[in-house]
Amino acid sequence: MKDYTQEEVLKILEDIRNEDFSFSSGRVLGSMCTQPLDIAKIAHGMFIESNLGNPGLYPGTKRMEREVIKMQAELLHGTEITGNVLGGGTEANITALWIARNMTKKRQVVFPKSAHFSVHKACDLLGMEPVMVNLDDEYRMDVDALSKTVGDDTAAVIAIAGTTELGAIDPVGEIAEVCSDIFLHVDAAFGGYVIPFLKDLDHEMPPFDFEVGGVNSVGIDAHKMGMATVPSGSILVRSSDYLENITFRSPYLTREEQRSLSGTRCSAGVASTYAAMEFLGKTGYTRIVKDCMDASEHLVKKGEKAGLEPVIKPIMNIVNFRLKKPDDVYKALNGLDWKVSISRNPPALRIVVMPHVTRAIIDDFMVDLERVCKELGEL
Ligand code: 0PR
Repeated sequence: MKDYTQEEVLKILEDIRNEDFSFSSGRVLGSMCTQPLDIAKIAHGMFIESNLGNPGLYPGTKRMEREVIKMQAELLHGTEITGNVLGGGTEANITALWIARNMTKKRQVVFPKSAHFSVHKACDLLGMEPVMVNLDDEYRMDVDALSKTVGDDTAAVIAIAGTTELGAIDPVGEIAEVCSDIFLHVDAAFGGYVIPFLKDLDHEMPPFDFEVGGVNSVGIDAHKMGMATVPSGSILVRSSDYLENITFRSPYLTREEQRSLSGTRCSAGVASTYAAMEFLGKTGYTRIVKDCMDASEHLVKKGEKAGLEPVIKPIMNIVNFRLKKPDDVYKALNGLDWKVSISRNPPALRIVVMPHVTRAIIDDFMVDLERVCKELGEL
């Protein structure tokens, strides 16, 4: 600790920030986050001091959180839905399983192999037993396998609407039929801000949200395709009664009870989500999703022309090219400052075509990808 002047501190901060990659550099092709909207950044700054952990001091911010949950519920076919804005998809998965464990007093959690690792983290934290189900040939949860796995000990099933690696959507309607008495949580951290707009663009999308009667909770992240700042992810629950299972007395705060994992809660992400949703509306999000899908299609076409094979026809804006040794290609691209990612099942190079990934960037990237693949014997 020193006693630098404000200018000196700002200069140091700038230098530190310059060590980082930025979305505006156009080199980040493997992230599920993107440059937030300007209005979201402004809103974030305006609510930097609020703390939803003590909502009695911030009735305006609390009202805004309720508005955000209401808008997200509308997006997800929910009425009378309640919830919280949290730190992201990990916290949503932890919260859903926390509710399910306390509600059912059971410990087994069944989910597809494609689930995000945060589900394993949640099971570990909550002392629950993770049981993975195989995928079908379209990389979705195999419902037959699920029906053979769930039983009297099952506390919860998790379905994924937009898997991290491939953007696949589990058949939530069929899963709900198998889980008629079981708590069903849908992880729509990525898909929540994509699937509803793809529907509006006339893509055929399976029901995945509260439209399916058996769905008890949904996680949706505004800090991914919602164009908000980090951190902002929500858990939405079908009944406010569920939250009784995670209610703790908070005697010295402005409210006597708290119903969230975090105590002190960042409210800036709530404000940025509110701003992004009110600013973009359905039309704005649909335009963004369309642009991302067009760019994804462009990337697939360029890849195919070069001789690369996509793992699936992209359902959402995530493109995977099959490779024999994706780690080697990843390393070579990393050396050229391209920040891509890798899928493990099947081995592939994974590109998340977020709004900052434009056609021009894709064209530049493809020149290097093709060259690297030729050098490494992939093509
Ligand atoms: N559920 C799904 C389906 C996800 O894809 C993710 C994150 C989570 C839950 C967990 O969300 P939080 O990380 O918000 O808690 N998926 C990305 C991943 O781990 C997150 C990410 C974001 C990765 C930005 C990289 C990055 O630069 O791959």
